[in-house]
Order: sequence, then structure tokens, then C-alpha cells
Amino acid sequence: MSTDFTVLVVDDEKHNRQLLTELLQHECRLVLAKNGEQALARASEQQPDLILLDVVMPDMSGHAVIRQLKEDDGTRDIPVIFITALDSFDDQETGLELGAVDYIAKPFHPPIVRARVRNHLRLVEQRRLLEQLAMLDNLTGIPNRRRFVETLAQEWRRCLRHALPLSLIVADIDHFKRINDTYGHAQGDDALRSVAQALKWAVHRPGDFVCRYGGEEFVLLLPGVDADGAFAFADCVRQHIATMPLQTANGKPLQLTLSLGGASHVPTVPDVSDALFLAADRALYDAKHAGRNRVVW
Ligand code: GH3
Ligand code: MG
Ligand code: MG
Ligand code: MG
Repeated sequence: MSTDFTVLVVDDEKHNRQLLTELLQHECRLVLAKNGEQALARASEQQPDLILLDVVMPDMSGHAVIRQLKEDDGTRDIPVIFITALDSFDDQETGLELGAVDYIAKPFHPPIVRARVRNHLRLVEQRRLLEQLAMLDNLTGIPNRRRFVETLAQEWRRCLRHALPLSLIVADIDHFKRINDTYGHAQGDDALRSVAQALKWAVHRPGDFVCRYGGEEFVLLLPGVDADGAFAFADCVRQHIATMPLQTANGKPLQLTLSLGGASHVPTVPDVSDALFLAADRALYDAKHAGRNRVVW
């Protein structure tokens, strides 16, 4: 089991915290809390992958802790295992109904605790992998639209905090239907993969982002870059794609072009990132109507 997992152990008794630490220290990174208040603070700061939660604690019960964890967007999805001396069927039922993924009775048998923790961490690992896959476009391997929506909201907030400009570019392949019609759909797919790789190569600064938004349309995000910088960047991309030779099955090299629409804002209010996308999309429309293979801002 890899140690890049973090497990939060919450127990008011030092002896229990020590026992669990000895038991799990080679499985994961451990964070300890001795009461409910500490548990909530550490869960939100450290974003552990799993929480082992005592029920009977003096200030705040484990049940109160899990209720608060489930109310908060930032901690809702962290799996919780109760470890408790309250082991009646009713107690177990209550714990599971509050959203715990498992229930371990005290006094616990150490190898069973370790095995259950391992099992739950394995589930966490599988879930992470699925989440990553769900954010990738399966034709090109670059991030997909779902990832874009998340990233745009994130970058908008970050640029708002630091008073930075955020630039967004929508790029659409020109007359792509003709490429499919002339060379076939498989060749069209290859062209999409090549364009995706070229765009990925172009956005190499940390924080820059590119995704396949859908069909033959890509979106690029450049945080911290103003309209002038982003326009120049978009035009470089346009020139690069227009001169990039693409191999085809019949040996005739294929050339394609992009139309790009861009928009830049310095965010001043939260949650209007949609307007940035719409402005860039409108600019793309103008680029198409002005004759394609060009950048419009
Ligand atoms: P425009 O310059 O106005 O953008 O013309 P266009 O032909 O690129 O645009 P249009 O929207 O008419 O056609 C887009 C084409 O992209 C049609 C569709 O079959 C093709 N396409 C969308 N997704 C895929 C894909 O995953 N693989 C392939 N090969 N083609 C795709
Ligand atoms: Mg206790
Ligand atoms: Mg097109
Ligand atoms: Mg299109």
C-alpha cells in the first residue's frame, strides 16, 4: 500500500491514538486529533483520505463530528470508519446511517483494523483513478469538458484572489467535416489527436490548461496572461497548426487550420466565469465569419 495516503485518527484517549499509530504508521501518513474540534479543523486542512473516528469523546461526540463533516462540501466525501466501544446493533446502525463506511468495535483486534483500513484505502485509490479517467477525453488523452468546467471555476477564483487577468481561447478546426469526408473518419480521429498533442505541447507554463471541449473544438486557459499576451500566444498556435504537416494513410500530407476566439477578464466578482467563455465563443464565431484561420478577440 502506498504511503501517499493520509489517515486522520480521532480519539480522546492517548493510549488509543498510540496503539493506532503503531499499527498504521507503515500503511499511511497519520494525522492525530484528540477531540471533535481538532478533528474538523484537520479534516478540512489536511484533506485526509480516510478518518478513523471515536464515538465517545467528552466535548463533541463522533456522531456530531460526522454530521458536520457531511454538511461541508470540502469534507463530505472523506470516508469515515467508526472505532468505538459502543457496539450494540443500534449503535452500529446509527453510525452507518450517519454515513460511516465501516464500524469497528473496541477493544479492537489490531490485524482486523489494519486489514479494514487497507481495504478502504484500496477503494480510495480506485475511486481516485476513476475520477481521473472521468476527466480525460478518451480519443485524445487530454482533459475533457468536465475537467474544464472545474478548472475554469478554480482559476477564476484564484485570479480573483490575486487580481490577475484570466484569458480563455476557444479553438475550432476549420472545415473539419471535409477532412472526414475526404480522408475518412479514422484519419479525422488521427488529426484530432495530432492537434490535441500540438496544443498540449504549446501550453507548457504551470497553470496553463487545454482540453477537448467536444467534437473538433478545444479550449485553452491562460491564468495571469492579459489580452495582448494571450492574443499573441493564440496567433502562434494558429501559425504552428497551419504549418504542421499531418501524415495520412495515402501518403498525401494533410494540412489544417484553426479559427480561434479569445476573451480576457480580470475577475472582480465570483462565479461569472461563464461570461468569459461566451465572449470567447462569440469571438470564434466572428473569426469563422471573417474567413477562418485567424484569431479574433
Ligand atoms: P467550420 O470551419 O465552420 O468549423 O466547419 P466544420 O466542418 O469544422 O464544422 P462542422 O460543425 O460543420 O463539422 C464538425 C465535424 O467534426 C463534423 C463531425 O463529424 C466531426 N467530428 C466531431 N467529432 C469527431 C470525432 O471525434 N472524430 C472525427 N473523425 N470527427 C469528428
Ligand atoms: Mg473515546
Ligand atoms: Mg470546425
Ligand atoms: Mg465546431
